[in-house]
Amino acid sequence: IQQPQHADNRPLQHEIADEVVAQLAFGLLAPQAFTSPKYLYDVLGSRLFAAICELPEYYPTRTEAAIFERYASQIIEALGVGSILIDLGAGNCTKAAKLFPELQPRHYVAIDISEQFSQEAVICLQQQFPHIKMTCLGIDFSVELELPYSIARERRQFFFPGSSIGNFAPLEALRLLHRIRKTIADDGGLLIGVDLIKDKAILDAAYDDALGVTASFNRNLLQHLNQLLDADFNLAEWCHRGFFNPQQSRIEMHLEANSDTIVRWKNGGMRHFAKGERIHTESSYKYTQQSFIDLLQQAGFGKVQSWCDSRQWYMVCHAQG
Ligand code: AVJ
Repeated sequence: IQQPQHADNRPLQHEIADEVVAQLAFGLLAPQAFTSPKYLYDVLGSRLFAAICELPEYYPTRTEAAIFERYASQIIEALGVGSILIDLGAGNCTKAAKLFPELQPRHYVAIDISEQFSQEAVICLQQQFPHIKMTCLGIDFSVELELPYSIARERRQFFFPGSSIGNFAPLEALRLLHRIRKTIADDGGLLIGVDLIKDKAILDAAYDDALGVTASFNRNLLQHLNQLLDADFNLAEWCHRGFFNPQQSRIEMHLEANSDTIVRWKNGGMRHFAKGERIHTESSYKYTQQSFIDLLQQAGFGKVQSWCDSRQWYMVCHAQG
């Protein structure tokens, strides 16, 4: 059994930490404060996200799984047995693992910002599928997508499920898709899930559930910031907002101050937040079928195949090099 390996050219730990502090401080001090959605995913955040996926209101995971199941043979045929499966934002790796028995990838590469979380999942998977070579990489693919030489270039199939592409504004999404296109040869491809525009009430409920799991997921960001930045966010002073913004065709998640509050962090950083002031913590863009297929084609992909559920709430695409 091969041990999951690390990328060999990573910057030193303290360099990463300095950059993270600088980026976070920049966002927190902006007139409209914001943080990157990647900070939602510490170990607890990743677990809370897995819980979101089981909520009755959160339809994307379930709808996507149903599409994968219903069109399994067509999807496997598009990807091709024995390919290199590169999972972007692998998380607990369950979505990819479901494809393994049929797809029999030659090499499975799990990429996730929360390396620790995915590492545990990969170690577990390796025991279930001892014949598949597995690698776990803790890279932030929103910044770069340079893969180590140990990953062959032939027959790369990127797997980007869960509508995670929604976290990128359309122009950044185009850049990422283009970067993926450049990383594969003409024999490669991309299997991607995308959430579609639908009734606002359904979208609102999916991002502000009755049980409050999404609220916990969002508020956990403050705990993560306290740890990363040595900050003193008081969780009791912040509440969750999650809603669809139809003008921008995106879900917005914010943390809103319940009262006037001052937050301090590392190296003398501080900010006053007035009651009602918000930190924008995530955007999740929604597309029409055509607008997303157009985006794939603009990114340089040739043939695009797509599959939808009967309500047309969600779409899975396979784009070929
Ligand atoms: C992981 C980005 C696909 O936008 O639906 C779920 C994250 N945020 N509930 C999404 C999320 C709040 C999720 N993605």
